[in-house]
Amino acid sequence: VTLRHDLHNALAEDQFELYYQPVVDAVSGRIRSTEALVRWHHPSRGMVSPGEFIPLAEQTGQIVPLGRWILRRACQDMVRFNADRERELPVAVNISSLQFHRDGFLADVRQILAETGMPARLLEFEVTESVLLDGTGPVIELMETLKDMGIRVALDDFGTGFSSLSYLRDLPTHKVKLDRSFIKDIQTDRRIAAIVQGVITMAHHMDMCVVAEGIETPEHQDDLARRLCDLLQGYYFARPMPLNALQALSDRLP
Ligand code: G
Ligand code: G
Ligand code: MN
Ligand code: NA
Repeated sequence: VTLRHDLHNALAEDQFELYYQPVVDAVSGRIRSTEALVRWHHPSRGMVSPGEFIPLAEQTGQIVPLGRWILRRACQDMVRFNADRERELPVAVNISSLQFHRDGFLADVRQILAETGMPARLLEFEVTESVLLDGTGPVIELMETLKDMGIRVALDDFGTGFSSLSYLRDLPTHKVKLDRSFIKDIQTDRRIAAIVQGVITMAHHMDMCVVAEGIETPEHQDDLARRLCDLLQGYYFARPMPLNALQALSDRLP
Protein backbone atom coordinates (compact mmCIF):
# COMPACT_ATOMS: atom_id res chain seq x y z
CA VAL A 1 0.00 0.00 0.00
CA THR A 2 1.34 3.41 -0.90
CA LEU A 3 1.85 6.51 1.18
CA ARG A 4 -0.44 8.30 -1.23
CA HIS A 5 -3.24 5.87 -0.43
CA ASP A 6 -2.67 6.11 3.33
CA LEU A 7 -2.66 9.89 3.14
CA HIS A 8 -6.21 9.71 1.91
CA ASN A 9 -7.52 8.45 5.25
CA ALA A 10 -5.07 10.19 7.53
CA LEU A 11 -7.15 13.29 8.14
CA ALA A 12 -10.32 11.37 8.99
CA GLU A 13 -8.27 9.07 11.21
CA ASP A 14 -6.83 12.04 13.09
CA GLN A 15 -3.22 11.08 12.40
CA PHE A 16 -1.82 14.59 12.07
CA GLU A 17 -0.34 16.74 14.79
CA LEU A 18 1.13 20.21 14.82
CA TYR A 19 4.56 20.84 16.25
CA TYR A 20 5.77 24.32 17.08
CA GLN A 21 9.27 25.72 16.76
CA PRO A 22 10.18 28.88 18.69
CA VAL A 23 11.51 31.93 16.86
CA VAL A 24 13.70 33.97 19.20
CA ASP A 25 15.11 37.45 19.53
CA ALA A 26 18.62 37.39 18.02
CA VAL A 27 20.24 39.14 20.99
CA SER A 28 18.32 37.98 24.04
CA GLY A 29 17.31 34.54 22.76
CA ARG A 30 13.81 35.08 24.15
CA ILE A 31 10.80 33.60 22.36
CA ARG A 32 9.05 36.06 20.07
CA SER A 33 6.88 33.77 17.95
CA THR A 34 6.44 30.22 16.74
CA GLU A 35 6.18 28.35 13.46
CA ALA A 36 3.63 25.56 13.14
CA LEU A 37 5.03 22.45 11.43
CA VAL A 38 2.78 19.51 10.64
CA ARG A 39 3.64 15.92 11.60
CA TRP A 40 2.03 12.70 10.41
CA HIS A 41 1.92 9.77 12.82
CA HIS A 42 1.56 6.94 10.34
CA PRO A 43 0.00 3.83 11.92
CA SER A 44 2.77 1.48 10.72
CA ARG A 45 5.63 3.67 9.50
CA GLY A 46 5.75 5.95 12.51
CA MET A 47 6.47 9.61 11.98
CA VAL A 48 6.50 10.59 8.30
CA SER A 49 8.22 13.88 7.42
CA PRO A 50 6.21 16.69 5.84
CA GLY A 51 9.06 16.93 3.32
CA GLU A 52 7.69 13.59 2.09
CA PHE A 53 3.92 13.95 2.38
CA ILE A 54 3.30 17.65 1.70
CA PRO A 55 4.42 17.29 -1.94
CA LEU A 56 2.12 14.24 -2.22
CA ALA A 57 -0.78 16.15 -0.71
CA GLU A 58 -0.10 18.96 -3.17
CA GLN A 59 -0.23 16.52 -6.09
CA THR A 60 -3.51 14.95 -4.99
CA GLY A 61 -5.19 18.18 -3.94
CA GLN A 62 -5.45 16.88 -0.39
CA ILE A 63 -3.42 19.85 0.72
CA VAL A 64 -6.63 21.88 0.60
CA PRO A 65 -8.50 20.04 3.40
CA LEU A 66 -5.20 19.32 5.17
CA GLY A 67 -4.17 22.97 4.97
CA ARG A 68 -7.55 23.99 6.37
CA TRP A 69 -7.10 21.53 9.24
CA ILE A 70 -3.58 22.87 9.91
CA LEU A 71 -4.75 26.47 10.01
CA ARG A 72 -7.71 25.66 12.26
CA ARG A 73 -5.58 23.61 14.65
CA ALA A 74 -2.84 26.25 14.81
CA CYS A 75 -5.44 28.89 15.69
CA GLN A 76 -7.15 26.69 18.30
CA ASP A 77 -3.80 25.77 19.86
CA MET A 78 -2.52 29.33 20.05
CA VAL A 79 -5.75 30.77 21.43
CA ARG A 80 -5.47 28.24 24.23
CA PHE A 81 -1.73 28.78 24.63
CA ASN A 82 -2.10 32.56 24.82
CA ALA A 83 -5.01 32.49 27.26
CA ASP A 84 -2.71 32.26 30.27
CA ARG A 85 0.28 34.18 28.96
CA GLU A 86 1.10 37.76 29.78
CA ARG A 87 2.64 38.42 26.37
CA GLU A 88 0.82 36.72 23.53
CA LEU A 89 2.87 34.78 20.97
CA PRO A 90 2.07 34.99 17.27
CA VAL A 91 2.10 31.84 15.14
CA ALA A 92 3.31 31.40 11.57
CA VAL A 93 1.57 28.87 9.34
CA ASN A 94 3.07 27.59 6.07
CA ILE A 95 0.70 27.95 3.14
CA SER A 96 1.01 25.79 0.02
CA SER A 97 0.54 27.05 -3.47
CA LEU A 98 -2.73 25.28 -4.22
CA GLN A 99 -4.16 26.52 -0.94
CA PHE A 100 -3.02 30.11 -1.41
CA HIS A 101 -4.39 30.42 -4.94
CA ARG A 102 -7.68 28.66 -4.40
CA ASP A 103 -10.78 30.83 -4.72
CA GLY A 104 -12.11 29.82 -1.32
CA PHE A 105 -8.91 30.58 0.57
CA LEU A 106 -9.90 33.97 2.03
CA ALA A 107 -13.34 32.68 3.00
CA ASP A 108 -11.72 29.73 4.80
CA VAL A 109 -9.35 32.04 6.64
CA ARG A 110 -12.15 34.39 7.76
CA GLN A 111 -14.26 31.47 8.88
CA ILE A 112 -11.45 29.89 10.90
CA LEU A 113 -10.58 33.19 12.59
CA ALA A 114 -14.22 33.73 13.55
CA GLU A 115 -14.73 30.18 14.71
CA THR A 116 -11.57 29.97 16.85
CA GLY A 117 -11.49 33.52 18.17
CA MET A 118 -7.91 33.88 16.93
CA PRO A 119 -6.93 37.57 16.56
CA ALA A 120 -5.68 38.16 13.00
CA ARG A 121 -2.77 40.22 14.34
CA LEU A 122 -1.31 37.05 15.91
CA LEU A 123 -1.41 35.12 12.65
CA GLU A 124 1.27 35.10 10.01
CA PHE A 125 1.44 33.15 6.77
CA GLU A 126 4.70 31.85 5.31
CA VAL A 127 4.83 31.54 1.56
CA THR A 128 7.77 30.75 -0.69
CA GLU A 129 8.69 32.53 -3.88
CA SER A 130 7.45 29.57 -5.87
CA VAL A 131 4.01 29.90 -4.27
CA LEU A 132 3.90 33.52 -5.38
CA LEU A 133 5.19 32.64 -8.86
CA ASP A 134 2.51 29.97 -9.32
CA GLY A 135 -0.17 32.59 -9.09
CA THR A 136 -2.29 33.24 -12.09
CA GLY A 137 -4.37 35.68 -10.11
CA PRO A 138 -3.41 38.95 -8.48
CA VAL A 139 -1.01 37.88 -5.75
CA ILE A 140 -0.32 41.41 -4.58
CA GLU A 141 -4.04 42.11 -4.10
CA LEU A 142 -4.42 38.93 -2.08
CA MET A 143 -1.49 39.94 0.11
CA GLU A 144 -2.95 43.45 0.51
CA THR A 145 -6.29 41.96 1.54
CA LEU A 146 -4.62 39.75 4.12
CA LYS A 147 -2.66 42.73 5.37
CA ASP A 148 -5.86 44.78 5.68
CA MET A 149 -7.35 41.92 7.70
CA GLY A 150 -4.33 42.16 10.02
CA ILE A 151 -2.59 38.99 8.83
CA ARG A 152 1.04 39.33 7.85
CA VAL A 153 2.73 37.35 5.11
CA ALA A 154 6.40 36.41 5.38
CA LEU A 155 8.64 35.29 2.50
CA ASP A 156 9.88 31.81 3.42
CA ASP A 157 13.06 30.08 2.19
CA PHE A 158 14.26 33.47 1.00
CA GLY A 159 17.21 33.38 -1.37
CA THR A 160 16.58 29.92 -2.82
CA GLY A 161 14.44 31.13 -5.73
CA PHE A 162 15.39 33.23 -8.71
CA SER A 163 13.53 36.45 -8.22
CA SER A 164 14.25 37.38 -4.62
CA LEU A 165 15.15 41.01 -5.20
CA SER A 166 12.13 41.90 -7.29
CA TYR A 167 9.97 40.33 -4.60
CA LEU A 168 11.48 42.57 -1.99
CA ARG A 169 10.69 45.50 -4.22
CA ASP A 170 7.11 44.64 -5.13
CA LEU A 171 5.43 42.66 -2.38
CA PRO A 172 3.61 43.98 0.66
CA THR A 173 5.59 41.88 3.10
CA HIS A 174 7.09 42.73 6.46
CA LYS A 175 9.43 39.80 6.95
CA VAL A 176 11.90 37.62 5.08
CA LYS A 177 13.07 34.25 6.34
CA LEU A 178 16.62 33.61 5.15
CA ASP A 179 16.91 30.03 4.05
CA ARG A 180 19.02 27.82 6.26
CA SER A 181 21.35 26.94 3.36
CA PHE A 182 22.89 30.41 3.83
CA ILE A 183 23.49 30.00 7.52
CA LYS A 184 25.24 26.68 7.12
CA ASP A 185 28.16 28.29 5.26
CA ILE A 186 28.13 31.78 6.67
CA GLN A 187 31.37 31.37 8.61
CA THR A 188 33.40 29.80 5.82
CA ASP A 189 32.15 31.49 2.68
CA ARG A 190 32.69 35.24 2.36
CA ARG A 191 30.27 35.53 -0.54
CA ILE A 192 27.49 33.91 1.47
CA ALA A 193 28.26 36.21 4.38
CA ALA A 194 28.07 39.20 2.04
CA ILE A 195 24.69 38.10 0.67
CA VAL A 196 23.32 37.60 4.16
CA GLN A 197 24.56 41.01 5.28
CA GLY A 198 23.18 42.58 2.11
CA VAL A 199 19.73 41.07 2.59
CA ILE A 200 19.60 42.19 6.23
CA THR A 201 20.65 45.75 5.41
CA MET A 202 18.30 45.98 2.45
CA ALA A 203 15.35 44.57 4.35
CA HIS A 204 15.88 47.04 7.18
CA HIS A 205 15.95 49.95 4.74
CA MET A 206 12.53 48.73 3.57
CA ASP A 207 11.23 48.43 7.14
CA MET A 208 11.21 44.66 6.94
CA CYS A 209 12.45 42.28 9.55
CA VAL A 210 14.74 39.32 8.93
CA VAL A 211 14.61 35.82 10.42
CA ALA A 212 17.58 33.51 9.96
CA GLU A 213 16.65 29.83 9.85
CA GLY A 214 18.85 26.86 10.68
CA ILE A 215 20.73 28.35 13.63
CA GLU A 216 22.56 25.32 15.03
CA THR A 217 25.49 26.74 17.02
CA PRO A 218 26.29 29.65 19.36
CA GLU A 219 28.68 30.89 16.63
CA HIS A 220 25.74 31.14 14.24
CA GLN A 221 23.84 33.20 16.78
CA ASP A 222 26.81 35.52 17.44
CA ASP A 223 27.42 36.02 13.75
CA LEU A 224 23.79 36.82 12.90
CA ALA A 225 23.30 39.03 15.94
CA ARG A 226 26.43 40.97 14.96
CA ARG A 227 24.92 41.47 11.51
CA LEU A 228 21.79 42.87 13.19
CA CYS A 229 19.53 40.05 12.06
CA ASP A 230 16.30 40.46 14.06
CA LEU A 231 15.09 36.95 14.78
CA LEU A 232 16.57 33.47 14.82
CA GLN A 233 15.18 29.96 14.50
CA GLY A 234 16.95 26.66 14.71
CA TYR A 235 17.94 23.54 16.61
CA TYR A 236 20.41 25.53 18.74
CA PHE A 237 17.44 27.15 20.50
CA ALA A 238 14.78 24.48 20.11
CA ARG A 239 13.53 21.81 17.77
CA PRO A 240 9.92 21.75 16.62
CA MET A 241 7.92 20.34 19.57
CA PRO A 242 4.39 19.43 20.64
CA LEU A 243 2.26 22.18 22.14
CA ASN A 244 2.64 20.99 25.73
CA ALA A 245 6.43 21.08 25.40
CA LEU A 246 6.22 24.61 24.02
CA GLN A 247 4.08 25.49 27.01
CA ALA A 248 6.69 24.09 29.41
CA LEU A 249 9.52 25.86 27.59
CA SER A 250 7.78 29.22 27.55
CA ASP A 251 7.04 28.93 31.26
CA ARG A 252 10.80 28.67 31.81
CA LEU A 253 11.77 31.35 29.25
CA PRO A 254 8.95 33.88 29.53
O1 G B 1 9.17 20.33 9.72
P1 G B 1 10.10 19.96 8.61
O2 G B 1 11.43 20.66 8.58
O3 G B 1 10.34 18.49 8.49
O4 G B 1 9.32 20.38 7.26
C1 G B 1 9.75 19.99 6.00
C2 G B 1 9.07 20.83 4.95
O5 G B 1 7.64 20.71 5.04
C3 G B 1 9.38 22.31 5.05
O6 G B 1 9.64 22.81 3.75
C4 G B 1 8.13 22.91 5.57
O7 G B 1 7.92 24.23 5.07
C5 G B 1 7.04 21.97 5.09
N1 G B 1 5.93 22.03 6.03
C6 G B 1 5.96 21.71 7.34
N2 G B 1 4.76 21.94 7.91
C7 G B 1 3.95 22.43 6.93
C8 G B 1 2.59 22.86 6.89
O8 G B 1 1.88 22.88 7.90
N3 G B 1 2.09 23.27 5.70
C9 G B 1 2.86 23.29 4.57
N4 G B 1 2.28 23.70 3.43
N5 G B 1 4.15 22.91 4.56
C10 G B 1 4.70 22.47 5.73
O1 G C 1 10.67 25.29 4.61
P1 G C 1 10.50 25.75 6.03
O2 G C 1 11.45 26.83 6.39
O3 G C 1 9.08 26.05 6.41
O4 G C 1 10.90 24.47 6.88
C1 G C 1 11.29 24.54 8.19
C2 G C 1 12.00 23.22 8.42
O5 G C 1 13.33 23.44 8.92
C3 G C 1 11.29 22.35 9.41
O6 G C 1 11.16 21.09 8.86
C4 G C 1 12.24 22.28 10.60
O7 G C 1 12.17 21.01 11.21
C5 G C 1 13.59 22.51 9.94
N1 G C 1 14.56 23.11 10.85
C6 G C 1 14.32 23.99 11.84
N2 G C 1 15.46 24.35 12.47
C7 G C 1 16.46 23.68 11.86
C8 G C 1 17.87 23.64 12.07
O8 G C 1 18.45 24.30 12.93
N3 G C 1 18.58 22.82 11.24
C9 G C 1 17.99 22.09 10.26
N4 G C 1 18.77 21.32 9.52
N5 G C 1 16.66 22.11 10.03
C10 G C 1 15.89 22.89 10.82
MN1 MN D 1 8.45 27.97 6.97
NA1 NA E 1 12.59 27.95 5.18
